[in-house]
Amino acid sequence: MRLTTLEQVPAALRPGYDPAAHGVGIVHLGLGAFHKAHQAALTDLAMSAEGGDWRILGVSLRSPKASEDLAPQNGLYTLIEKGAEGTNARVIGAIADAICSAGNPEPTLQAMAAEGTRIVSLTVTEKAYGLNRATVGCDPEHPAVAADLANPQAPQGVLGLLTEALRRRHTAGIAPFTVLCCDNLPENGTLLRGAVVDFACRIDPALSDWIAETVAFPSTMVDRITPAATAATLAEAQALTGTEDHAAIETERFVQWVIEDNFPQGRPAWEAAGVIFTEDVPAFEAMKLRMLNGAHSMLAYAGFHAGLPLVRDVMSHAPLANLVRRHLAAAAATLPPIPGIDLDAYAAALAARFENPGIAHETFQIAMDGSEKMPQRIFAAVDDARTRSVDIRPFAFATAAWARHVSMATHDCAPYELRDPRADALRQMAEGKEADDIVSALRGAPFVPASLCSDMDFWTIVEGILAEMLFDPMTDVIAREAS
Ligand code: CS2
Repeated sequence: MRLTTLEQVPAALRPGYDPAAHGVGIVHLGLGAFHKAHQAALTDLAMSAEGGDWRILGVSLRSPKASEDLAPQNGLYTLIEKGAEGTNARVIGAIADAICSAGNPEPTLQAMAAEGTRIVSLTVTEKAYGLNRATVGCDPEHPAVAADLANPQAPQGVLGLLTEALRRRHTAGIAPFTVLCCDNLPENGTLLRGAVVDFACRIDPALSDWIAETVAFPSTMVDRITPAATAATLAEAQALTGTEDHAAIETERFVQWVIEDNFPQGRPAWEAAGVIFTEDVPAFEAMKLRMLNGAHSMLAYAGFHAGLPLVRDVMSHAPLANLVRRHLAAAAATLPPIPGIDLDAYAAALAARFENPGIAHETFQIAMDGSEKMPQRIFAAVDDARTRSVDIRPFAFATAAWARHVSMATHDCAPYELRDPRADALRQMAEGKEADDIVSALRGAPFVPASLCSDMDFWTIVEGILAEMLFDPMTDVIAREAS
């Protein structure tokens, strides 16, 4: 029988509070596995500990699949946590309902504009925002931004939804919600604030001023390795709960959330769930983006082309696992010290998380959207490596592995799809080309920082490694690099 009420599941798996007794305080945009494993799970623990009207209305922005799986279950789903030590599971009650905004944004806008909504949080992936990172504004050529600028009262994109909902609150004299960006972007609150203020200014400068003066956009660092759910996930949930659960997810046991404490309309007692509140979120973000995500991107490109489908397979392949450790150490050496954090211990913990035998995380999944990920994960580290006299070769190796991926070379692997919002442009730069041509095209791409573009020593190393990767088997190139 389909999971619809908590009475169906064993008492030990139920939340420590009665969800129905709590109102909605958060609208979350981007109802993917990561939200269900991270913010929703921690909000669930916060409500167990301290209560509050902080349940979540989950919104899928594009595909209705996530909301169609969750809504018939009254927002309930099984969270399966897996580590080398074994498996834990519980049913999460934090999501009150789920809707899809594609084609019909009105219910989402009404929920965002409702007085009870005090936080709008987001996990929509880097590419969905339509940010211009260089100007800290919006990108008017991004398809969703362009469509919403032309039709601001029926928005489909993130900036359009936030701006229209804030406009309605402003007009109705309701205090604004806090905007909580939970995507893997550096200084994500600052970037999103700049994009919303710029977007609003193009429609209504007075509204833009009000947003700039009154809306809080705390930055956050989010971390939990969460692969896409599979049929095996749903079967395991059925065995654990005795119900049919179409929305179950699996994740690792580790979870981390670091947030700037700037919530003028209040927030759940997330500290009761282990969330760290600090003034210095950017330091934590840089650590996580360069170490975890940087190593992830490197191992995803190198691993996928070496025939290693999962992150844990990479960690069982001694030469590539050594390069992962080399990358973690080099990335750590580019960072300033963070009080209370031992970066060597953090690197060792990351390697152990990548080895997790319970998590089947696909290298191909991590390889997606490289043009949105490389800047903060790899490119940003090179400048700091220069000033700190850290070897830049690990970052050049990661860049070459990404360049090989966008070159579509198949001399040692089956054809694959390039999933990236700039796939067409990247293929034009790289497909079927020689290493020197690929490097000169990629070096000048708009998402490569100017300082890196002119760092010719770096690109010479990239070109040397890429030339090998375009002709030799990836496994040989990795073995030579690791020796
Ligand atoms: C991964 C992240 O897919 C990717 O790009 O690097 O989703 C990673 O698993 C999370 O950021 C972990 O917190």
